[in-house]
Amino acid sequence: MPTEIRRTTCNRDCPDVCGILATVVDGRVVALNGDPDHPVTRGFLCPRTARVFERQYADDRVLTPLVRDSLDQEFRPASWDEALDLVAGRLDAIRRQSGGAAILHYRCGGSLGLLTEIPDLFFALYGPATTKRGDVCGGAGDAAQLADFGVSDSSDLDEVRNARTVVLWGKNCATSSPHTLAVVRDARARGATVVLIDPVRHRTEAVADRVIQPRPGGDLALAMAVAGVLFREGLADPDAATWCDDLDAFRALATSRSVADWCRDADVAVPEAEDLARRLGCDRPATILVGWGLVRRLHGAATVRAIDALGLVTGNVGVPGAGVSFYWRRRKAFDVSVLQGPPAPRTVSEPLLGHDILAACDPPIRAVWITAGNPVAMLPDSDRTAEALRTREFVVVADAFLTDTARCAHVVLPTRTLLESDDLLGAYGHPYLSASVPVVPPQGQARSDLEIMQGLAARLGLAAEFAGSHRDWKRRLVGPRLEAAGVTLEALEAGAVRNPFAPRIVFEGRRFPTPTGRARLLSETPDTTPPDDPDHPLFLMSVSTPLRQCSQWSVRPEGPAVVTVHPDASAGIPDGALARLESPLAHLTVRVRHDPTQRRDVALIPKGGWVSDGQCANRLVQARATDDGEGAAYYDERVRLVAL
Ligand SMILES: Nc1nc2c(c(=O)[nH]1)N[C@H]1C(S)=C(S)[C@@H](COP(=O)(O)OP(=O)(O)OC[C@H]3O[C@@H](n4cnc5c(=O)[nH]c(N)nc54)[C@H](O)[C@@H]3O)O[C@H]1N2
Ligand SMILES: Nc1nc2c(c(=O)[nH]1)N[C@H]1C(S)=C(S)[C@@H](COP(=O)(O)OP(=O)(O)OC[C@H]3O[C@@H](n4cnc5c(=O)[nH]c(N)nc54)[C@H](O)[C@@H]3O)O[C@H]1N2
Ligand code: SF4
Ligand SMILES: [Mo]
Repeated sequence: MPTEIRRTTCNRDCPDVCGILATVVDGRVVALNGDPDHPVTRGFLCPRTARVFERQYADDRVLTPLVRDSLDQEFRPASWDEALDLVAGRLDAIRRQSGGAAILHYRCGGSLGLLTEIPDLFFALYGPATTKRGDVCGGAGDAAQLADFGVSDSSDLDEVRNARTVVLWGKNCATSSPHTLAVVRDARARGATVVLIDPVRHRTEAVADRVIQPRPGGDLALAMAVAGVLFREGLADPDAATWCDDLDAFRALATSRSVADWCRDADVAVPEAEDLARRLGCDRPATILVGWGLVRRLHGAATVRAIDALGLVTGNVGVPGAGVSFYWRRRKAFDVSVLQGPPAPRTVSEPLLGHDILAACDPPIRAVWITAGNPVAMLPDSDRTAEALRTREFVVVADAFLTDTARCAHVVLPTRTLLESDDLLGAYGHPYLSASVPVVPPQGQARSDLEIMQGLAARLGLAAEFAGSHRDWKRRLVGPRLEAAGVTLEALEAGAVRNPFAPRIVFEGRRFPTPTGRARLLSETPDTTPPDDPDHPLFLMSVSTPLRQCSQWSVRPEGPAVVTVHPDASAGIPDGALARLESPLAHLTVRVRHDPTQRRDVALIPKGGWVSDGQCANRLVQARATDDGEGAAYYDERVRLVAL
């Protein structure tokens, strides 16, 4: 049996963007391992991707186009010609009658490959169609850092190794970015103190020296308490005014309440805030790694602004080993201008997608095309999102599986998986660029988003704009600037290459791309104290679990969703029993698990459950946008457990 090891890159929406070595026997992938030569992957993959080849060959994979005239019919397999003729005819009629804005193109994070954005270009040139605005993933945090620093970017991940204090603020690296965890572990081995701040107890605490467990959404108050201690004890950097605007206003804000008062609001003990302040002020350099989870709350942007301010006033920005890191700007190295078309005539809000589709008029949204997204399962208010799709005239979903969203479609177009992907990737957790290369040919009739768009473009008069092979497009995206810096497509295909334009230290010299050249400190805060809701005492935290990537699972989750609560918060329901989890919006049957380490005001449920499996947390979550950046306030939903 011929055995070959083939190299590619993981394209999942994950900060780590790993190098993969696939073992292929007789044309079939039998094992996946981390590339030992990749500087961040260092020879291991997370469990969700190590087992993804099982999904590659799963019985429920969609391997031919599927079509139906109406949603009460079953799908029937169709040839690509039949499916694309049908799609082209329907889209063209709608466009002629109502204009391009009557078509919505929605894309989310199923793959981070740059060529997954080809449909954006298609719908911009063809419509231009309606698109989404906002970002349910990290939108609030990006908006906050843009306001404070002028850009959301981070120093090289390696710099964490030079930190004396590492704060994991709302970050469960053990589950969601295991390669970042390895770097934190290295920092600790070199003497750094690691502080973890999360209302939820989880596996990442194995690397933490201190764990602070504030109330959900209590971080802004905690940050203000820490700032109060910094000013009280003279731990703020004496030169902070040279790189910060609004220092006086920030000091006035932080000292407008006592440290004890802020701590009560955050539900942390005063010594915990004092200890954190002293570490940031004295044990420098300190790096704060800000998680994405904590921004998915009503006050997510204000919270990140408060955390940014702690880094700024302690001088932990713009120097080695320091920083407030939320995002690594992955795309800036590539020539993404080749993917850009004219602006959209209209946008709908991503966190309010179902509502906005139903409300759109002049023209109404008549057709929807979905790329690399499962909005029914992953956006808030699943029932409304499903209703919005199910009441459209024509819905097309490009996906490899019959997801909750694909079940609302008239046409499902089978796409390539990550093992078949032919694309370029930058990471949002480290500064390496790389390429994905198919390790096996596409199964069945699966096509990439590029190939699908080429088929459609040929029918709608745009063939020339989309001509070219995957490698032609990859070469265009590499572009002359990267090539001039010595980064060719061939080099990327041979292994990860450090982004030559990424600064090792971001904001070096503490200069910021803002109008004044200084960073901005927040000068007012909203009241983040949640209203009393005795009927719904628990915050629903739908967080990442090791074997799932959003709604893509590696091992099928069986039975009802497991909801983890403190025994005192279980409404008397025994460990292991079934119960009803209710929000003001809907209810789910769940299995209760007791965990005495959790707070008494949280209910944990896996992120990414499907409606069709009865496991979808987002059926319970109201559609509400964050304070800035149009993220989704997923984790501010209040629920209760009721015995069956
Ligand atoms: N296994 C796995 N890995 C994943 C994903 C997955 O679905 N599964 N998803 C991927 C995606 S899409 C992304 S964006 C990234 C990030 O994926 P995320 O799932 O967002 O992971 P984290 O950033 O670690 O953030 C989650 C943490 O934020 C905490 N949190 C929530 N609210 C608060 C709060 O109010 N205060 C504080 N301090 N903490 C809070 C949660 O308790 C949780 O521990 O990871 C990716 N990695
Ligand atoms: N309750 C709750 N909801 C959340 C979150 C949460 O923490 N809690 N997290 C949010 C976050 S951080 C994110 S990023 C979103 C993610 O939301 P989504 O991006 O919608 O979720 P995924 O399940 O990653 O991917 C969607 C689909 O993309 C498909 N896909 C994969 N590769 C390709 C490809 O190359 N082409 C095409 N056409 N399709 C492909 C997959 O098969 C999958 O069905 O969910 C958000 N939803
Ligand atoms: S999902 Fe993330 S950690 Fe897992 S293999 Fe892919 S890039 Fe690496
Ligand atoms: Mo995300």
